[in-house]
Parts: sequence; structure tokens; C-alpha cells
Amino acid sequence: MALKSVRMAIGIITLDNPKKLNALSHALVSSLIHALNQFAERDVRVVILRAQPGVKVWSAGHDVGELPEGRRDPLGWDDPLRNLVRSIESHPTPVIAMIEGTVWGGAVELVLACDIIIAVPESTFAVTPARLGVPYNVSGMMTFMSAASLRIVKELAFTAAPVDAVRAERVGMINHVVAVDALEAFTLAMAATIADNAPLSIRVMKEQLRVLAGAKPVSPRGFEKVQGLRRVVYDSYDYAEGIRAFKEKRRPAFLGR
Ligand code: KGJ
Repeated sequence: MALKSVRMAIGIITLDNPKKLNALSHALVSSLIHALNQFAERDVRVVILRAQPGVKVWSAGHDVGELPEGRRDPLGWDDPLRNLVRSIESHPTPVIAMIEGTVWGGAVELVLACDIIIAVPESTFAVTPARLGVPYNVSGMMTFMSAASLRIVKELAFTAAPVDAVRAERVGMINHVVAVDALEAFTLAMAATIADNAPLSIRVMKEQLRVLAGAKPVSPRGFEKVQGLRRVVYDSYDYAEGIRAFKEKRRPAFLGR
């Protein structure tokens, strides 16, 4: 499902479940986390996360078939996407996302959780919970807020419309836009530069930045309020309707309750 290889201290993980458009199922996420853990135990100094060359869809996001149908937190602590985002954030080396194709929903968060993002101009990023009626979780919203200005995050979240890589680079969401025939060489060259530097220094700076970026004070009352509001959404008619409509391959009819 996820292929892995190591060259010159560069570990490469390839999403490889084209039949399911690399949707982030339990199975795919487990193999990604397993690959990351194996790299952490070896002298791998930087990881590249990619899909197969030429894919139309880099990842279709959370496996919607595995989301609860209602009355249960769809993105709770042990959800596969949450586990994967935490694994990348706490991975001891930088993780570079190399993007060709479209990226959807939770897969956008996965990409934004990576340390560096390099994408082809034709790739797009769509933040889609509002298409399904899903209440996104708190640390997930923080991943988006760390990746772009509040105004851009709001536009992406409220419209659920794809933003292309050129605009994503302009607004600071991603690092580089590179033509498809240069993508791999460019990404490998950056990985090699990182791999040549001092791994302990990089490891500590990555952890420092993770801790400092997450140092946002939220009062217990404020946190409980947000969780309570999210619960209203996953208990709602609209949430169940959104998931049902996806499975029935039709447009959802949302009622706002
Ligand atoms: N989860 C599960 N199955 C999926 C998903 C998904 N996210 N996306 C696509 N599939 C399934 C479809 O149901 C089809 O199943 C197959 O993959 C090919 O998709 O009919 P089957 O073969 O059994 P499809 O739609 O026929 O392919 P295309 O026409 O090429 O369209 C590709 C798209 C990526 C545009 C389209 O599949 C799509 O819009 N998928 C949903 C993308 C999305 O909204 N993902 C976000 C999911 N939500 C989240 O990640 C989160 C965390 N959230 O809060 O919402």
C-alpha cells in the first residue's frame, strides 16, 4: 500500500493504493506510520512522501467509508488521520511532501503537516469538510491556521473549492512550484541538502518549532465550548446526510440542523 525505499539517507514513501485514490484508510495509514517508524530507527535523515508519478489524485483524503455515520466524533484522537498527522509532526527528521495530482480534505492537512511542500503547477488542494458536513477537529484546524493566514483558511474551509499550487505558493501555504519533469530532481536535491546538514540540530529545531507553533493558550472552558459545538454538528441530520450522500454518489441536501 505504501512503498518505501532508502537512498543516500533519504527515505521515500510512496502512496500506492490507486484503486481507492490513496484515500487515507486505516490500512494505508498503518503502513505509512510503519514506514515512518522504520525510517526513524535507521540512519534516514529526511523523508519524501509522494504518490506514484502521473497520478490524477495524490490522495482523496479521509476514507469516507470509514467515517462514523453519526453521533460519534468523526475525527477523534485515535482516528487514522489524527495518528498520521501526529506521526509526521513528531517524526525526528524533516518530511517533504512531493505533490503531483489533486489533494482532498484530510489529505490537505496531511500535506500541510509535512515540513516542506513541493508541488507541480497543476496540483490542487481542496479543504472539503463543508462538502460532507464534517466538524473538523481542534488540532486539525490549528494545522491549517499554521499554514496560511486566517483569511485564506476561511476561504478554503467555507468554499471547499480547490486552490491551485501557484496560488498556494503565493499565499505561503507551500514552498515551491516546480514543473512536473523537474519535480523529482528538485525534491531529491533539497532532500540531499538537508541530509548533508547536522541531523541533531535539525531534529531539535523541528521539535522546537512544533512545540512553539502549538503554544496557543485555550482555556478549558473555551476548549469544551469548541468540542460541544463540534458535537452539535456530528449529532446533526446534516452530518448523517453528508456521509450518506457520499456513499450514494449524490449531492447532499443539507438542512442546517
Ligand atoms: N473515501 C472513500 N472512497 C473514495 C473517496 C474517499 N475520500 N474518494 C473517492 N472514493 C472512491 C469513490 O467512491 C469511487 O469508488 C472511487 O473511489 C473512485 O472515485 O465507485 P467506487 O470505485 O467504488 P471517483 O469519484 O469515481 O473518481 P473521480 O471521478 O476520478 O473523482 C476523483 C475525486 C477525488 C474528485 C472524487 O472521488 C472525490 O471528490 N472524492 C472525495 C474527495 C473528498 O472530498 N475527500 C475528503 C474526504 N473528507 C476528509 O478527508 C475529511 C477529514 N473531512 O473532514 O471531510
